[in-house]
Amino acid sequence: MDAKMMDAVSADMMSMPGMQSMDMALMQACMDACAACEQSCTVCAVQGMDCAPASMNCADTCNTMMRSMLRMQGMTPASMMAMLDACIAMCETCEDMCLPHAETSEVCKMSAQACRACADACQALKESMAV
Ligand SMILES: [Cu+2]
Repeated sequence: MDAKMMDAVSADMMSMPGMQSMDMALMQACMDACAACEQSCTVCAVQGMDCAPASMNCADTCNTMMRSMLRMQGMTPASMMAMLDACIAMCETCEDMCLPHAETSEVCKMSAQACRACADACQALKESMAV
């Protein structure tokens, strides 16, 4: 996401009660991690392996997480926290499903890494919000 769009998102977020302390760098990193995870999980799902259902769920969850962060006026700190928890849980589920294939499938390896990175980025954002 470029700086101009980030400014717009930032201005939008400042209008949200109780959200003034959100770390914009962490939120941008989280959005980027969600986008990367959505992409790699979508590619993973195409393989049609037994991780495909989890990968599709993870891609959808990350997509929703990322899009919600672009519409912070429609969020509250509580709903944001719950969304981040859900995204972490789905990323960890998918990571667990893809990891057993990491040796044989480069795509699953990539997907598992993207899931881990996304869960970590969500966790970091969550911790920055818990004041
Ligand atoms: Cu996979």
